Amino acid sequence: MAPERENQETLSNLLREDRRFEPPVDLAAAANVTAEAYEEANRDRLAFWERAAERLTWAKRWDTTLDWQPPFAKWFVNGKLNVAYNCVDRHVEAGNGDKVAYYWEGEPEGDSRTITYADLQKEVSRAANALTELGVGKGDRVAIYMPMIPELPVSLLACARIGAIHSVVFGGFSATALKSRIDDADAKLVITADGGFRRGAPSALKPTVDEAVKDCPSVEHVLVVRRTGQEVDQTDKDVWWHDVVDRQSEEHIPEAHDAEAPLYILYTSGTTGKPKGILHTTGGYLTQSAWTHHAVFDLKPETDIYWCTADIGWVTGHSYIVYGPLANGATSIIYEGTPDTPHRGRFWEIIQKYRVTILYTAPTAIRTFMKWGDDIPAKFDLSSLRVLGSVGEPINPEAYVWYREHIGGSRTPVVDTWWQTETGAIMISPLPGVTAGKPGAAMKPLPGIVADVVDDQAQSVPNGGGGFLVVREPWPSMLRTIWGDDQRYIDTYWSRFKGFYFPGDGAKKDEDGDLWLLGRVDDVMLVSGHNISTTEVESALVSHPKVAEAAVVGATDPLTTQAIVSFVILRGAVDEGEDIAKELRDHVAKTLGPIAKPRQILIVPELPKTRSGKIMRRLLRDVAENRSIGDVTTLADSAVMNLIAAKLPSAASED
Ligand code: 6R9
Repeated sequence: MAPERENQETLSNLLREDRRFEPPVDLAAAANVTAEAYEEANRDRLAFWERAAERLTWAKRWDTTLDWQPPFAKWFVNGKLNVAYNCVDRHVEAGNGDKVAYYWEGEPEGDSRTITYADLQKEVSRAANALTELGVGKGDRVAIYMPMIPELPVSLLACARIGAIHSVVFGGFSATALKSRIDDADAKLVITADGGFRRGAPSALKPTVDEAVKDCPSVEHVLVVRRTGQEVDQTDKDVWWHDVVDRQSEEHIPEAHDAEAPLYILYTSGTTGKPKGILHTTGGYLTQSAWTHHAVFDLKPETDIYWCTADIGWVTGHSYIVYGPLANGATSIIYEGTPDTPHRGRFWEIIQKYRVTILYTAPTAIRTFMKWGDDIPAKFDLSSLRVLGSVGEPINPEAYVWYREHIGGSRTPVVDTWWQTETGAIMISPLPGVTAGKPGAAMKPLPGIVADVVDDQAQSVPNGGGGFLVVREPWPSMLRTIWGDDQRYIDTYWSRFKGFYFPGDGAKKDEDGDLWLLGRVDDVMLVSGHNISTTEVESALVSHPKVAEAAVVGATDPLTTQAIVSFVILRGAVDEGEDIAKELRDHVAKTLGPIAKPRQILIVPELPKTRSGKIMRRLLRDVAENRSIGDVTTLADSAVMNLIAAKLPSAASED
């Protein structure tokens, strides 16, 4: 390639990957969704989504499938349905009341509960009656700040049942973060618990709620579940769940809500600025979360035991622990705690105990398991697993291959699912019975989804090229707006490329036209005229046998505009002798080409991550450019930045 041409590239395509994994023959033969689905959706996209909507039970059928006034969409116009009825009651009516909806596993060992669909129907009905008694009605907002206990999905479903709009705030957020979310939505009720169990000890939640709510005039009541038995301060707004919910009738007749009635607000884990309340509505959201769960995980509700390890405080938990799986009548696991309590084999122990068949987790967890060592999962019987999923960040090819081999026994397909809080449900992913998987690639938009990679002029890039991911057509579970701020919705998602939705991610098309996600475009590095994605350099580092995790940023450089600075966590037993930096720099240069060779390698004990496990490169950029470190309030562990800063001078390595 001539240098002039290279200077005009939108995003470099450096990584080569030749490994392929065909779908297992038996899985393909019995797959819920076959290659035919792509053709069907291509022929008539709206008819395809209508068929997906028909998997649900509607009280009144819609009369228009899509009303599209860009960028505002209405799906299944004038249709009516009740989400809780679809997730719970209809399974009981179909004779499946005794089927297990959730195996709940508390963090303290031996603390578990089995909840059938009939149990769930009673509990959701009681909770719906209690909300009504507390003065919560259709359209009112309810903030939910809870640990991963059964009352959490029950609370979501109770809101959905009566048409109240829930806003779940992850239980690790501070009082300030909680208060700003309560205020933004004017929540009338807060549902919480005394605390939850985390890392082997009770961890209080109620004091944070007290702190947040003391200046929230909109909040009339705080409904508190007793989980840990910790001492709590009683305020005049407080009511106990066991006092108010337990005495309610276990009957509640669900009312059908409009397909476009708001279902929930979820504030994105955005790193700075005012949180964005992403608004999802009823019919389209449930259609796509249920269909994708059926298609991408090949869910067989009669036989599968499905486990998504996310927290319900994130969108992954909303769509793939609560709404999608329940709409499909699945049996799921909910686990309250952390993967290393009381030991580092806890996940594998749970899989062995319940004979889990489908596991859905995040690359950050997979890389942690790699770091802990292959011998830990090897001690458990994981032979029940048949599909493995990944979400939240690009999965490095090495992590994908490790996951497939050490967790999936080299027989299970891995589905790398790309989507966002804003998209509501999976958008780009392999289908386990159709796609020959490539480690690190999310592959193709699902049937019914029209996504592309474009350059900065909004022109589709050819195969082999990189650029910006866009979605060209509306989809059923798309966000409808940002709560209370239509203009911000337009500016954030629909202004960069006219007529297309812009998620903010970079991507490339390989020679076959398959899609690889390359991280947030804000993180892309400009090195000597080349736009280089952090993902590719990180994956090259992780492919070195001594590296467990890596984060890469571009730091200002007088010669090359930006230079690549890498933060690396080594695998357990590796000695960080002085040659390691050179060895890793050479390895990257060999894997991706000299242009991607990092200027510096810093060996660190931890990386800064958000509470949902995404690497916060912004803070590392501050370190790399010797600035004081910016806003750390969204960090999972604020001590991490001190650990990193302490390592700096000695670990730096420059030519
Ligand atoms: C579901 C969720 C969304 C952002 C998204 C992207 C990153 C998620 C990914 C992925 C590459 C994947 N992301 N899945 N990147 N491959 N399979 O994570 O939602 O918390 O809103 O984050 O996460 O950057 O834009 P959310």
